[in-house]
Amino acid sequence: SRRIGNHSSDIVAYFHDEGVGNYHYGERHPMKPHRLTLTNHLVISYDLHKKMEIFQPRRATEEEIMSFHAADYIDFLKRVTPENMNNFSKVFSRYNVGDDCPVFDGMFDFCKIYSGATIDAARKLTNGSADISINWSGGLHHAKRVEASGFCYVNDIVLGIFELLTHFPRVLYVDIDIHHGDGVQEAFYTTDRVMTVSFHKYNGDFFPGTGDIDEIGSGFGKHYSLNVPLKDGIDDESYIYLFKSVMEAVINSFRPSAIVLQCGADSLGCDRLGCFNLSIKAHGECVRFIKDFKLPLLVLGGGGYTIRNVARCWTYETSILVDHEVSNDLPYNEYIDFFQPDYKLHPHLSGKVENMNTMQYIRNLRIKVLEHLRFLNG
Ligand code: ZLV
Ligand code: CA
Ligand code: ZN
Repeated sequence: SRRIGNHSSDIVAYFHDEGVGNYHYGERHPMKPHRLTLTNHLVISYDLHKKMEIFQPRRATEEEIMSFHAADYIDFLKRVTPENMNNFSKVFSRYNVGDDCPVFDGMFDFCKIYSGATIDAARKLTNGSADISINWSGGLHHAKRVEASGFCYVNDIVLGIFELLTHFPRVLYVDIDIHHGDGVQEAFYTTDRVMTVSFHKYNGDFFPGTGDIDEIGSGFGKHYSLNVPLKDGIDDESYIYLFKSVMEAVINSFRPSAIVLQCGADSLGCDRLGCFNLSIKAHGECVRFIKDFKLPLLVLGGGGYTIRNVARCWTYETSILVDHEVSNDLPYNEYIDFFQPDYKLHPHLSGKVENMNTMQYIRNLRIKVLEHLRFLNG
């Protein structure tokens, strides 16, 4: 049964698998699951685990995964290994496996772990035993029904939203990864039960190439996809202004019964693949803003390629979600060397990339995005 009346302390369920950080995409690949181990160590060193219920996630079953993905694609993910991959070379291009999405040791186990954690995290919300669920290993928003894409093989977000839809009439998906949340948008493009909103870099060329402002959904889903295309170097002030004004209007018009927030940390300044200028405080301010609507909330990871900053960011966001302020001085922990030379939670990350978003561009964008909301039902 759902708890009522208590506004000061949300029940926060935190999903972490001890082994998930040991998978390797490959030596030169930017996606480093080790960032999950690093994040978990910081969370524990700040004692934040004492403010949450900690769960070892269950592996997703093939049946659960096939509620979204095609059976032949999952059969391929299950069978292919680095040793036998030559026998499968004909279908590599069909399933988009290769450079971005390599075959690595334990790849399908890795998928079952991060997807099982997202499904379990969603289930804590549907059965009312948590107000907020966190899975930093999830948020792999590019995976499609029949293909891998952009470091993502199984779309855990779609699976998590399916679970939420068994209980909640309307689910809002919000994506602050620097890349467009194309896989989630595509999965729910024709329904009005899921509204997707992505903030991302867009110029038609930056991966995955989609997410223009005129992608708004189709059929019953028309106006239920929203895209906020940004240019290089966006700063804290412009991003927060846009995020708050757009999300406040979205939530007031769509009136979601639950929210899924993808917290890709590649939108931070100094990211190895990204080109925005956000501080960890600003990224976290978006999380706080969504939390303050007090709706059942599923919080997921995503991108993030400067791994010391990913760990800082997701630790800070965990502290926001459990409502516990943490010191800027990192507590001693066995991975402290990653955080030299400053050993702070909030290093300076801005100013590396020139801000190409003029005030005029931001104001115009806000007006155009808000225009789309006038068409929502209700
Ligand atoms: O953060 O990749 O640009 C969620 C997420 O949103 C591409 N991929 C595609 C188009 C042609 N390929 C490039 C193929 C390169 C394969 C290896 C890299 C290796 C080293 C350094 C950077 C990359 C790379 N790949 C940078 N950007 C890409 C993107 C995929 C981005 C996925 C973002 C995933 C987890
Ligand atoms: Ca995004
Ligand atoms: Zn990304």
